[in-house]
Amino acid sequence: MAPIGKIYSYPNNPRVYKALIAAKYNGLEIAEAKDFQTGVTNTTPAFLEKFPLGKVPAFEGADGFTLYESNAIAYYVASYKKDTKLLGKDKHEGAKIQQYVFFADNEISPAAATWTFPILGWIPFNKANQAKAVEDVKHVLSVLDKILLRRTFLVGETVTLADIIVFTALLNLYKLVLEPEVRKPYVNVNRWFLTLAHQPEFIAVVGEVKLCEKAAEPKKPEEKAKEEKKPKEEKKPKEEKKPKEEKPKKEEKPKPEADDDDEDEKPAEKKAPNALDLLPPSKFNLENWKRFYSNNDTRPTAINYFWDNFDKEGFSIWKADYKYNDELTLVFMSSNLVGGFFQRLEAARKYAFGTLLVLGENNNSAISGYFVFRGQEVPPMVIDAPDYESYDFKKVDSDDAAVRKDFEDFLAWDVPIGGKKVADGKTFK
Ligand SMILES: N[C@@H](CCC(=O)N[C@@H](CS)C(=O)NCC(=O)O)C(=O)O
Repeated sequence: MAPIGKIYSYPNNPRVYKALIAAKYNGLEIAEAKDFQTGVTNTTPAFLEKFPLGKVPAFEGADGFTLYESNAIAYYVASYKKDTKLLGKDKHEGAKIQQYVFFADNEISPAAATWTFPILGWIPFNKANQAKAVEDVKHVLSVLDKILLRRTFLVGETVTLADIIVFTALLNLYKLVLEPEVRKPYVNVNRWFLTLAHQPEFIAVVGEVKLCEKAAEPKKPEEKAKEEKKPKEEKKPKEEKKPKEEKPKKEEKPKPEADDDDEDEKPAEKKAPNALDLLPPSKFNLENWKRFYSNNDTRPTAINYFWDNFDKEGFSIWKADYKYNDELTLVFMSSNLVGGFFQRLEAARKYAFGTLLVLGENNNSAISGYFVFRGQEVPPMVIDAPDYESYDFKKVDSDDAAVRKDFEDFLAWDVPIGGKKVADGKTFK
């Protein structure tokens, strides 16, 4: 039969599986949108006209009907067949199915993402968030385990959209982190999950599901490294507390290590002048540069401005290269990594400018760029960012002609760099 429509997405997106499995149960065909390129196709005006969020999956029916949000697409496909069993037999079952759709999105997916995305290299690892996510997942599994004690499927006596959607929400957990010891207590969930995984309609879409044997590790345990190396006095200032007796004077110099074992007694560290603010004044004004760069053509105007005003005594230029390029996948995910890094550099905004580019293409890319820092060292607020450990920072010689040319290319984004085209980029300013 002719496909009822096509879905735009990158390959193997579990959100797409929901509609594809539903289609198998209903005997329907859905095509894959040909030549879809993440970060390219979904940013074109034609795509955004139909799917304004620019996100995938996105569905376009053979009749011109358009739809985004994977649960809505799965629902549409499930409802496409009149006598489908996927939506329950009455309004109670229908409502229960909705309950599980929201349950999957609100109770499972956020925790599953926090646990598995750092493993997939999509977001940076954060120890505290991960610990919380593990607990949340275990809680959800124990809830499901009770529900499934006397049930083969979540709603009614046959597979419904509830099973399909909860299954896909759990899929990466079962594949990546729920190693035997961890999943052992949830016998009923395991049985239910494997029952679904062995249904021909699931196999046709998901393939053979290999359950996790040993939990995959997050790729970059930056947080741990950061905690180990962070010197005591660099601890983030606690919420400002009024000292019990006398307020310290504004100008008072910070005491080096005194009173260390009673932090509550410390005058607020926030008052300490930042070492970077005590550097001799510089003729190069970073704020002016950022504004000039934003408002003028990069070549030659902004670049000439930079070299005319740059002060190598008061500032330094650093090359930054991502350490784990071989683990990068889709360009938009790499851009998200850079965006996240920049967000966590907020405290350094006054002292830093940066340009980081994603070079190459999907599944063959590198993140690289330059920073301009106040002073001759990497500012402590940059070192404090969890992502700092994921980059090699090397100070460069701003008088070297080759360095200057490379730096200019990273400012301009208009020529391939190291043989790789500029796929995307972000500026920290
Ligand atoms: N709630 C949406 C989430 C869609 C979503 O976040 N899609 C991601 C990929 S899985 C995306 O297209 N991101 C591209 C972007 O944010 O630009 C759904 O279930 O369809």
